[in-house]
Amino acid sequence: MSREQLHSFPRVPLLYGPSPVERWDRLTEDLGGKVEVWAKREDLNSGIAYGGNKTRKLEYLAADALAQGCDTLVSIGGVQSNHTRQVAAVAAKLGLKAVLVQEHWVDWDEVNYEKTGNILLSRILGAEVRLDDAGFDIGFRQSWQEAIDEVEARGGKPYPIPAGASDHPLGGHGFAGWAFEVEDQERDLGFTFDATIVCSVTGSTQGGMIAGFAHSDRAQSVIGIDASATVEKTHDQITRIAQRTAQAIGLGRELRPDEVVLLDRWHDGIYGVAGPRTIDAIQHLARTEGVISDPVYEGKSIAALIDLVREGYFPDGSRILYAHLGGQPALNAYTTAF
Ligand code: 5PA
Repeated sequence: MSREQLHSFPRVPLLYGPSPVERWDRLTEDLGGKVEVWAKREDLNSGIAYGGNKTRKLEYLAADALAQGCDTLVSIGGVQSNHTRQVAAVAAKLGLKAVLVQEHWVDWDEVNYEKTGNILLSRILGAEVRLDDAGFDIGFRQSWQEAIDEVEARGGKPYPIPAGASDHPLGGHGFAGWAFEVEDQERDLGFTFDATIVCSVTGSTQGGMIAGFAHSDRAQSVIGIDASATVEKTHDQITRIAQRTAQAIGLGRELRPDEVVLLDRWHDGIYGVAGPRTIDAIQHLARTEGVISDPVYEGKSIAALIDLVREGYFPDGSRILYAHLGGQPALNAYTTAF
């Protein structure tokens, strides 16, 4: 019943439809040809300010905001947050305001770090952008509460959206739907993927996938790649969100600990900064497939994909689905990394 129960939640359509699935032929060959590498392109899921994984999550939160009569989306992230850029775009699309707290999550010393990339886009989209000195943490933040209170004090009606739209009752719904969408696409392709690779930081992308795939008992095939470098917190949050989402969509059982798989070898020891392996992986993907990934998130999960295939982690004949979650606009703030 999970699929029907998910569809009973109101959703504002913000995506073009199912995101494209494609086989990465040259990368497959380059990695030995024994494991087929496919990608589902969340980076191409929407026409709203470059889309990406948050746009899919926000379909559910935005519907709730409208139902409650809220007029201002209030959210939080790092200076180069993709999430806050997507909140700004969704607010614009729906005729709402956006207030964004942009924290100092990353020590990246580049001249235009606070001016270009995602933060530039959020400003163009008309969001009120507030810089804050606090460091990286995926948990609750006082600055976010203050922004919410201020919107109220001005007579507005805020709709609070936590970091990554994750730790929210509706945060996992979008990617539970993604899992069902994959199953529809598999039916058309005529085969089932053996594993999904996904980058995790605030946890609702993977948590949602787990809740969705659990209804066909394949949640453990979702392989999370931590990019937070606060692995335990991310693991806890994925577990909590997966459980909450599974319950909301009527899975009818508790999730098992083995259904949450989060690998911790590719975060480069720090959130938001790419080590040499990540930079290599970004160039490798770009030069084999012409596909762009970013140094904060997807570059790290691409590095993991490459290493895992080379190490023989997947049996010969496997078909692997890489979830490309977007994030390319941040590249403009990371020119010196290349
Ligand atoms: C982000 C997150 P989750 O936070 O749902 O685990 O997703 C990780 C992730 N890929 C993966 C890209 C491109 C992402 O942007 N970004 C955050 C942001 O503020 O942008 C929430 C951290």
